[in-house]
Amino acid sequence: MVASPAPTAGAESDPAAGWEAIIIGAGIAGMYQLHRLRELGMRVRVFEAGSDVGGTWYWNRYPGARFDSESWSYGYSFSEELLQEWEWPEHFAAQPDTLRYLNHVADKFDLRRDIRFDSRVVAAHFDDAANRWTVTLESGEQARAPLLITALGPLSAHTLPNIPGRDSFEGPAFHTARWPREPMSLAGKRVGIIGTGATAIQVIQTIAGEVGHLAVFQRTPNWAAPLHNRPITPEEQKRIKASYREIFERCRQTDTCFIHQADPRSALEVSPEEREAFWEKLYAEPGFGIWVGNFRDVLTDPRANALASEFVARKIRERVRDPKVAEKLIPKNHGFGTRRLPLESGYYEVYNQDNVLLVDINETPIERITPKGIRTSDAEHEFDVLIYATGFDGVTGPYDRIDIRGPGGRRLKDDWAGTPRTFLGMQAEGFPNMLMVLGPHTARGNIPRNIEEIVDWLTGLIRHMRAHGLTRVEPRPEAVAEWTAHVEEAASRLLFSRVNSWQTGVNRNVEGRDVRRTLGYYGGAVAYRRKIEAVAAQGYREFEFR
Ligand code: NA7
Repeated sequence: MVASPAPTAGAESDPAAGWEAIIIGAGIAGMYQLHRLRELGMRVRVFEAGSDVGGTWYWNRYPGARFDSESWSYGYSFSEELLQEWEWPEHFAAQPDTLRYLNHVADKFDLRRDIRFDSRVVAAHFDDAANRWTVTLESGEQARAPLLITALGPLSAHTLPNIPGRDSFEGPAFHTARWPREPMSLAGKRVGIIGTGATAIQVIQTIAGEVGHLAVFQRTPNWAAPLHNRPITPEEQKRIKASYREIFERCRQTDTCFIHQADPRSALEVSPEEREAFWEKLYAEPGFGIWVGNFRDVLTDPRANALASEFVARKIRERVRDPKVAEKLIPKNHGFGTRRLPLESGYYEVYNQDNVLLVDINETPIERITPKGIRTSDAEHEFDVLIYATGFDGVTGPYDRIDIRGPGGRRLKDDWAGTPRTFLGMQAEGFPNMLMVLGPHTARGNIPRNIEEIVDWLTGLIRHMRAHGLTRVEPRPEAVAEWTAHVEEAASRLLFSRVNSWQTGVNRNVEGRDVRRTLGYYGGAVAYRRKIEAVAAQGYREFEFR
C-alpha cells in the first residue's frame, strides 16, 4: 500500500464536479486523449506529475536530447491546421523544440484548463458497487470517475543505479530524466557519467567538447549508427507541408510506423558486394533505416544478424583510433539492432579526444560512489558533477509505481509480477473501466503514430458505450489469454527477445526485474491495426459490458 496522507475534501472530491473520465499523464498520449474525449462532450480531469505538459519531453532536458524519429513523421496528425502552421527546424528535432511544439498544441486546443499539474497519482482503486475509480494524489486529495485512462508513458519510471554510497556524492548528481530546469554550465568541469544507452550517447557526444574531463562508465556497449541530422531548408519545409498525407500514409504501411520498412531481400541471398553496398548506403542515410529498413532477416536470423554486426563493428574500428578502446565499444553479448538502436552524431569520435576516458566496469568494477566521485577496483575518479544515464523501469514500471486495485482489492502489480496479461495492451483482466494508452502488448515504434491510433480506438470504444448506455467494460478472460499468447509468440520470432534490455523488461536496479518479459506487440503495427479494427467492426465481442 502506498503511504499517503488522509484524503482531504477539495475541488477534486466534490461530487458536483462529476468527472466522467480521469486521465493520468499529460504527455503526448494524455493530451490527445483529453482532446478526443472533449469532442464527445465529456467532463475530463487530467492529473500530471510535472508542472506542465510534455511528459517525456518535459522531463528529459539533458544536453543533446532529441528525436531519432524524423520530426515531420512524429507530430500529431489529427489537425491539418496544426500541421500547416508548425515548422520543425531540423529533420530530427531537439528536446526544446519538441517541448515548444507540445506547448503550442496545449495552447491551441486550450488543454491546460482540464489538467492539474504537480499532481502525482499514487493510488487508483475501483469501487465495485459504485462502478467508479477513486484516484488518490500524493497530496492525499482524491477524485472519482467511472473511467480511468492511463497515459503513463512507457519510459517515465526512471531508475538510479543500485551502487553503494550513491547519496554520498557532494557535488550535483542527477538522473538524465531529472535534469535541472535552470541552465547549468558544464564548461571546464570534471564530469562522470554512468550508462551507455541511447540517452548517455546523446549526452556524451554533446558535452564532450565543453567539459574539462569526461569519464564514461560502461557496463554494456550498445550498437549505434549515425543519425545524419540537419536543418530543414525552406524548400524542404514546403515539400513536407504539402505531403503530410503521404508521409502519414507511409507510416501506416510500415511495421514500426516510421517511414522505414524492411527490405524484402534476405541478407543471405544477395552477393557480398550487394550486401556491402546496401549497408554502406544505409549507414550514410538519416534515421532508423539501418535498423528497421534493413534486410528482412537481420533482426530475426542469427546468421544475417552476425554479418550486419560485423559491418557495424568495422565502422566503429574505423572511427575510433585506439584499437583497444574500439574493441570495448563493440558489443559482444548481443547482435546489431537487438536492443533499441541509439542514433549518434560523432559519438565514436569522442573517444579520440584526450579529455575523454572510457572505463569498462566489467574490467574494473565500480566499488562505490564516494563524496568526491567514483571508486573502481583500480582507481579513484574525482568529479564536479555526476550523471546517471541509467534508464527506466520500462513499460510496466509506471504502473507498478501506482497502487492500482480492481474489484475485491485485486492488485495490478501482483497480477503483472511475472509478466503482464492484457487484451490488445489496452485493458487488463480484472480491472474494469481502466483503459491503457500504450500499455504493455501494444505495437510500439514511432510513438505518436501508435498513440493516435490507440487513443482514437479507445475513443471509439467509449463512444460505443455511451451510445448504448453501457457503463462498464472489461475484456473476457479468454480474449486476454489468447492475445497474451499471441503477443508472446510474435516476440519469440525476433532476436531481441533473447537479449536483456528495458524492452524485454530487464532492469537490474529494480528488485525482481532480472527475468525477460514480453512488453510490446512485435507482430507489426499493420497487423496490430488490422486486429483492433476487426474487434471494433465486429462489435467488441471480446469485451463484457454492463
Ligand atoms: P537504457 O537504454 O536502459 O540505458 C541505461 C544504461 O545505464 C545502460 O547502459 C545500462 O547498462 C546502464 N546502467 C544501468 N544501471 C547501471 C548500473 N547500476 N551500473 C552501471 N551501468 C548501469 O536507458 P536510456 O535512458 O539510455 O534509453 C532509454 C530509451 O529512451 C531508449 O531506448 C530510447 O527509446 C529513449 P546495461 O546495458 O544494463 O549493462
